This record gives sequence, C-alpha cells and structure tokens, in this order.
Amino acid sequence: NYPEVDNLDGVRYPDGSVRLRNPNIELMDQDILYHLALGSGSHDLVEMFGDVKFVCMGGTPKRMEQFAYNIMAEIGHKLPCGTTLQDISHFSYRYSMYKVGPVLSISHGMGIPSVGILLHEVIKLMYHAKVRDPVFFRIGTCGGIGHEGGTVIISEEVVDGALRNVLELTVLGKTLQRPAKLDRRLARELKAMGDPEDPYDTVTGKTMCTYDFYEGQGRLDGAFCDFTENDKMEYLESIHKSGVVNIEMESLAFAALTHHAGIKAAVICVTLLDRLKGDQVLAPKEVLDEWQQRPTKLVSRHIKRYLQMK
Ligand code: R2B
Ligand code: URA
Repeated sequence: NYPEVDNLDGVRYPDGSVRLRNPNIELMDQDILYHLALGSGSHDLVEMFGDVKFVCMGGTPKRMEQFAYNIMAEIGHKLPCGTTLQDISHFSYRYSMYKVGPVLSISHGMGIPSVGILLHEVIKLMYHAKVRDPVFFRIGTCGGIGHEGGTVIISEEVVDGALRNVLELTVLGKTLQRPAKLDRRLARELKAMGDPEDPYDTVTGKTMCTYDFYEGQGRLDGAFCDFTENDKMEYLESIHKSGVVNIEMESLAFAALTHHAGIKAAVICVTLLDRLKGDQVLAPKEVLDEWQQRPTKLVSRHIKRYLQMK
C-alpha cells in the first residue's frame, strides 16, 4: 500500500528523511546493523551520520578508501590534526566505510547479494540517522558493449540478463519483482559534469546486470562453457541492438532497492574492455587503476558543485 516511487513524496517523510517500508523496525528496542558493525543502541547514529548527503559505493575497500581521500581534497574537508580516516565498519570484516563530511564512501563487494545486504543496512542507517534526501552513487567497473576500455558509462536504465528491468527475489518461497529504476535527471546532471577535454568518452545508456561474471556474461573463458563463440556473439550483438552499452553485476539491486526506498540513485562505471572484442581483462594494472579514477571524477565534480551551491 505504498505508491510507486516516481513521486518520492509518498515514500519520504515530509522533511525529506527516509521512511522505512517496514513497520517492524520502529518497534524494536535496538537495530543491529550487523554487516556494518554499527547499531542504533550502541551508537548515536544521528550524531555520527545525521549530516550525510551523498552515499558513494564501489566494489573494493581500497578504491573506496582512495575515493574518500580524493573527495576530502576536492571539498577541502580537514581532519583533526594528526588523525587519519578510519574505516567505520572495520570490525564487521565485511564492508569498509569512510566518512568525509557529508560523503560516505562504502565498499559493496561483488554481485547482487552483497550489494543488496549492504543496501538494506545503509538504507536503515539513513533512517536511524534521520538523513534528509540522500543521493546514492555506485562507482564501478564493467564490460563495454561496443565501447572500448576506459569509456565512462552512466546508466540510464538497468536490465537483467533477459532484458527485464526488474530485480527478482524469492521471499517466503514466492518470487517477487521490484522495478529497477534510476533517476534520469541525476544521470543527465552527471553527464554534464564530463569535461570536453577528458581524453575518453562519457556516454549514457542501458546497463545489463548479471548474476555471474563468466557464463552469465557470455564469456568463453570460465571454468565451464556450454555455448560456442557464435552463440556468444549472436547474444552480445542482440543485446547491443536493444541498446545495452555495458554489463556489470550490481546495478539491478542498486536501482531496485534505492527506488523502493524513494532514494535518488545513479550508476557510473568505467569499461575495462569491449566485450564485442574479447573476454579477458588484458589492460595492465596501472592502466586499470587510472581508468577506475574516471567515474569518480564525475561524482566528485557533482558533489563539489552541490556543496558550492548550498
Ligand atoms: C564489475 O566488476 C566486478 C567483477 O569483476 C563486479 O563487481 C562488477 O559489477
Ligand atoms: N565487470 C563485469 O562485471 N564485467 C566485465 O566484463 C568487467 C568488469
């Protein structure tokens, strides 16, 4: 009995703070955010996180620590003398979380289940901390479809391996579908943050999200493969024709769960290769490291601009 989230008013409290679509939580004495090593009883979540505006997620702890340091320099955030950034979720031994003023930088691991668990807990964190109108970004890597390595792709739409724009999950033995929708305006705003001088393309388009890196993405080089090179190319060409520009492994849950919570979200990935040309990620480590900085630049510019306009 909640309205669809195109109009966020129905899902947020009037002041813009996140309303949970779960009546159980407010009846609990305390809520333990187990995979974040935080809890509403053990931590003052309003004091710790009440000023958050942007939640940036990406696959690996190291990349998200680096992003936290980059954003700190970009927005001129100062740490108390002699201190360093701390991984707030260190003792979960699952995800890493860094806070730089209004920005949270969190690692989400690989795949829909990992990002899904994290999103449940981060959305609850937003609720407990009474954060208003948060904006979520996934900054990641992907395989390009017709785009060479190093291209930045902002997702306009997300679909599963069968081109359906819903996240399917089995709850109490029944399969349910949640619409996977991203904020188109936010995607356009991010695209506008691209610098014409950037030595790479920044494009928008349809992202495919799969449950596997190998067979699930039509790779011939996994431990198993029951299809031919021809079958693979036919599939990749057909999804290319239907507008798919990249493939990755988290956007479907990211779009569906943020949409269900009435939270604005965007997915920005850099391609590591063009899947129409191969399966293996061949670029040297230094090149991959530089490519992975590219989507973070758009997000940093967006955050900086927001803070300057505030
Ligand atoms: C992109 O890269 C990872 C697989 O290598 C996965 O997390 C994704 O979505
Ligand atoms: N991540 C993916 O999920 N697929 C690729 O091909 C590259 C990175």
